[in-house]
Amino acid sequence: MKKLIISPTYNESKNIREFISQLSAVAEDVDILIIDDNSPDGTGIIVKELALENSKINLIEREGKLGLGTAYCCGFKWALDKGYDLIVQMDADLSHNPEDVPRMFETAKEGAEVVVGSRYIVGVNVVNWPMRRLILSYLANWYARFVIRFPITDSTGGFKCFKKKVLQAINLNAIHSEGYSFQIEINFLSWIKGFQIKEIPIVFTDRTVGESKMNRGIVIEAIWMVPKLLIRKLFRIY
Ligand SMILES: Nc1nc2c(ncn2[C@@H]2O[C@H](COP(=O)(O)OP(=O)(O)O)[C@@H](O)[C@H]2O)c(=O)[nH]1
Ligand SMILES: [Mg+2]
Repeated sequence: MKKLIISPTYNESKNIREFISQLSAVAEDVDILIIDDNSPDGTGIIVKELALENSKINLIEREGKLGLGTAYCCGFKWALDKGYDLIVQMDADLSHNPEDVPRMFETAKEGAEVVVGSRYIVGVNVVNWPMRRLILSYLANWYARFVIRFPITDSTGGFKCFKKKVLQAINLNAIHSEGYSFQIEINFLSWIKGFQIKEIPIVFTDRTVGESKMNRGIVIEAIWMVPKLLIRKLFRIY
């Protein structure tokens, strides 16, 4: 089984070395792909240096900040081209714990076609988030679940593992959403196409360095995405 971890980066120079080093320690047989959007803080330059020392590390550089969703789609297409069987997506700011990656692969090997890391299976597993963000995230997840009626408790999270056939079944060129909206859309498409989804509990720890790229536009986009997906569900547009 060929395994790949994809992380999009924008201004993660203070996190990227530690992130790649922790990942390499827990997942030796795994390749890493960073999609950097020409970060002004030189994240791409750091990754390029690391890639020279370690052939498992790969970098795609895009010309500017084009958004998280298209970064992932670009990475997914690269993964399919290169024949990877299991593809993990995760943030590069250490909010997602690299130690959870082997558990994701295990769950996929046991049968799940999509493994979703969930903060909300048992209570709330979020560390250090301001109360405002936690409430927003919790309500957003409840809203998406209530409107779309899909069985995912954490549909806005960004820590997931896909089997190759799931990404092959999704039209990646038709996804233009960003941030949370992208996460909800890709979960919806995996579910509506009938793939077996398994959620596993994870703990999300807010970044300690660097800045979040979350903004009001990303929240509004996600709020609109939910009724759009409901319409696609009703009219079978997927
Ligand atoms: N390539 C790329 N990466 C992005 C972009 N926006 C965010 N990211 C990365 O996506 C991950 C999650 O973003 P973050 O700002 O931490 O979002 P938050 O955890 O919701 O606050 C991090 O690794 C970011 O560097 C973007 O426009 N392009
Ligand atoms: Mg983050």
